[in-house]
Amino acid sequence: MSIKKKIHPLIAITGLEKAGKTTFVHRLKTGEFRADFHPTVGYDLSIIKEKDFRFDVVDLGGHQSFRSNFWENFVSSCQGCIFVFDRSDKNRMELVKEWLWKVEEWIPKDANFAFFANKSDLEDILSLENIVKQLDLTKFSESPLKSFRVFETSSLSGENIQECWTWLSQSIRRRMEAKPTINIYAFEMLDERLEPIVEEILIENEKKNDLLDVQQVFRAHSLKMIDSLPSINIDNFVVHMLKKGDYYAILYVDKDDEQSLARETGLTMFFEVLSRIKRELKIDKEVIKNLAESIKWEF
Ligand SMILES: Nc1nc2c(ncn2[C@@H]2O[C@H](COP(=O)(O)OP(=O)(O)O)[C@@H](O)[C@H]2O)c(=O)[nH]1
Ligand SMILES: [Mg+2]
Repeated sequence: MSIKKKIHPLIAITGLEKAGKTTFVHRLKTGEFRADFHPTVGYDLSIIKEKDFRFDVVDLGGHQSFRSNFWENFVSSCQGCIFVFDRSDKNRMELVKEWLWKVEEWIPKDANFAFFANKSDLEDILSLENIVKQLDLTKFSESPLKSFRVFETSSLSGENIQECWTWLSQSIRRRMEAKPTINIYAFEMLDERLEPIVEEILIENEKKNDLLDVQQVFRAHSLKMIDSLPSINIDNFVVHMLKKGDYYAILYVDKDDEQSLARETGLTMFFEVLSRIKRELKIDKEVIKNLAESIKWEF
């Protein structure tokens, strides 16, 4: 059970079918317009790399069944979201409005939200004024969302595509760099009943930035890395098995960040989890031990 393994910021592309989501992502990746995409089934994940930073861009299928099945999951865990609206599509305004405001509800409050009035190159299109009125866009000023912006875009001409991307990627970068703690961790406890507690701690941890000195933590809790299980490399992580008394946990540390704040944060969380478990859950110690043993073998 992995609680938090997402290291790369996620950007979710929403909008009804045929709004131009896939075409936009292609334009962003290649700088070119292409017109022969099949409707997206489910979702498509693209990776966009910028220097040392990687963004995962998920192009979500716009069909009713995909909207209901996939959108909330991705949108609620994204750092940036785009709602693509085809401004030549005048007959689905009520449906667009319904889904736009669902997205507004799901998106994390500090994420960036861009609204695309797309296909701006076409002749017979809704004016921006009209769109704002029909979709109630002025209400975004009362929304708890911190950054919302409207862009008049075209994947055909390229209008505002790069501008939007710069806005999104730079704000997300700044936010993540200011908060190094939360994005580099996967933290795993060996019993799924712990999941709600760990999640709560992760959220709390995201709010505060004060971190403990790692040596102090080690001393205070007489923590030992388990000697019989050396640290193991998996993808970009170094994986450590931790033990305190009869409790086990696995800590994933980003390889590039091993000596940094990341480790301290992970350990802090680990101890918070331990003390909560003792207070709030009666865990069968044998179960945890057995789980730990079996996971050892998988390594
Ligand atoms: N004129 C024009 N057509 C576009 C634009 N973006 C997408 N399209 C066209 O709109 C249709 C639907 O695009 P697609 O990206 O598949 O929509 P999706 O269902 O939202 O992924 C395709 O025929 C695209 O070529 C645009 O900016 N301008
Ligand atoms: Mg598509």
